[in-house]
Amino acid sequence: MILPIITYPDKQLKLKSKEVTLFDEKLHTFLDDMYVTMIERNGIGLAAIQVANPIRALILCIPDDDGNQNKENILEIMNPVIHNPQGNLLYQEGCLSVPGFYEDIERYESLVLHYQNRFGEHCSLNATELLAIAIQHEIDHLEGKLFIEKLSYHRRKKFEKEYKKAQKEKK
Ligand code: Y12
Ligand code: CO
Repeated sequence: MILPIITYPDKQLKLKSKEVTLFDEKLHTFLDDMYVTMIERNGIGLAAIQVANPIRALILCIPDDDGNQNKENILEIMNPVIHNPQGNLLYQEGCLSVPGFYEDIERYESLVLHYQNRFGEHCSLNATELLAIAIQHEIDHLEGKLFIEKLSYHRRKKFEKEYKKAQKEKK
């Protein structure tokens, strides 16, 4: 089932998400729904709060070298914790909750992620480049943070003006 995505400035996006403790059928169905929602909207990452569920769950599906997103490459990540972040990288980010806006954001270049999968099993992965960027972007959602909060004062002001105008034109 495709779920509605909450968009900025909805206040729910500011919520701090709660730890996942039940790794049951309900969670599995929810993760499946997140996946079809993300793919239908051409996303590569989605956090549960973006579909109005404040739990510490996120999914990622990084395109392969040909730009294809294969379901086998999906990462379902619960209760993530970042270890050993290193380096810095500027990358142009976008967010399904901030439609139509993209901006260069500085993030760690590489990290080690500890998390639980849909069965509650403890896992870890090494991430670099786009995967590392997307992980940091999605974990920020779990903390109630959006990438636009990392913009400079002037860039943020410009964004607010442009975004409001675009929202008005949509109506
Ligand atoms: C770099 C860093 C972080 C990420 C996080 C995940 N973001 C996305 O997956 C964004 C997807 C996105 C897709 C859009 O296209 C459609 O909705 C069809 C889009 O355009 C509009 O909303 C108009 C914006 C963002 C990704 C990359
Ligand atoms: Co986002």
